[in-house]
Amino acid sequence: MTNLHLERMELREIELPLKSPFETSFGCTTRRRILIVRVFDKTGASGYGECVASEGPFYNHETVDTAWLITAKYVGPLLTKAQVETAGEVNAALAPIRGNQMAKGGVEAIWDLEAKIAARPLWQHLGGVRDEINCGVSIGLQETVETLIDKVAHELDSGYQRIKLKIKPGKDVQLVEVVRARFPDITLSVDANSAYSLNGDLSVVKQFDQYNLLMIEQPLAPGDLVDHAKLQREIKTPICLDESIVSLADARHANELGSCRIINIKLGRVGGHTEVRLIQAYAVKHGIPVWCGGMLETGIGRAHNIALSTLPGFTLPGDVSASARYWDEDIIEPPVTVSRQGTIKVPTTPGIGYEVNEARIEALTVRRETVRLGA
Ligand code: OSB
Ligand code: MG
Repeated sequence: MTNLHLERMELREIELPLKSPFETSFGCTTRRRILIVRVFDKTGASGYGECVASEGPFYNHETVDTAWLITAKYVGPLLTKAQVETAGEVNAALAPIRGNQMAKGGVEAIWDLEAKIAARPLWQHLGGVRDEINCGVSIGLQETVETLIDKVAHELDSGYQRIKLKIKPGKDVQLVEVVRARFPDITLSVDANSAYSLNGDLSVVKQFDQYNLLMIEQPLAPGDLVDHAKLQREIKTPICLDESIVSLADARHANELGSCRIINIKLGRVGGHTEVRLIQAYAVKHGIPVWCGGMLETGIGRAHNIALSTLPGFTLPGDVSASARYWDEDIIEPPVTVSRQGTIKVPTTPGIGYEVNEARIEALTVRRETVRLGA
């Protein structure tokens, strides 16, 4: 394969309203501010990535603004210094930057560029093994249980294979009770986004065991691997970790401690495709099922998620769903669609496999910066 000669990256912030507000235990999102990264090589070829940092530091410590700063001021110069020539070298080149995984994840645009130059679909370039992925949905907290039931029914009608409900203290067991009573046989899980504590909430969390849940996602704080291990010993429902796992080392610690039985992998949270693959390989080796999480991405981040969901070990339905659930009009063409069986057919054209609508991105851009790469 020919080596890359990186020339520059273009950062853009776009603003895009969500079709409907998305509420979690840590807050409500109505408009997304999104950092899109486009990397160019000296021939003019380019690849796209999406930084999945949120507007505020509430899911994790990063924000669109911190990721922008880290990307422009540190990621660019480190890539230049390392004279990165393959996508596989990016992770090591950026290792001096502590934390800030989402900022690092944005420049995984380089994988799209490399796959395009190699004229291969990104998923094959990454080592994917399936041409169709299984999809679930994440449903935010709703005003009333009736709206929640309607939403669940609607998503099931669309074919989605797994329903995940967002929960928070006071809006938890009774929601699951009602949804389970109405839909006795569906594959159901809950996501607490770290809203509970072992000491205060054990009796509440234990009650979920009655409802045959596929998993409870991230009940406790991100750093609480020890408490998650204690909690897992107290409950039958498998714990899935999201926020807690930002590296291969975290996955290994969680496994060795018994903090979870399932892992949610997000490209941005772990800092890029290389770390995704390290965690996925570790999980396969140790028999831990993984699935791909979502961060309310545009089509660019969604396309990367589709590609990584084809890797071995991604055996559970992910949170990767149709563009139309989020946006009136996506920034890729065609938009991501889901079959009646709740699957996404993986694209067969080079790179991320979707056309990026540059005119639409231009129209949505509120900030831009060009960062030189390469000497
Ligand atoms: O915890 O998985 C999460 C959205 C934003 C931040 C964190 C999470 C989520 C979701 C939505 O659950 C997943 C999606 O539909 O993109
Ligand atoms: Mg989660």
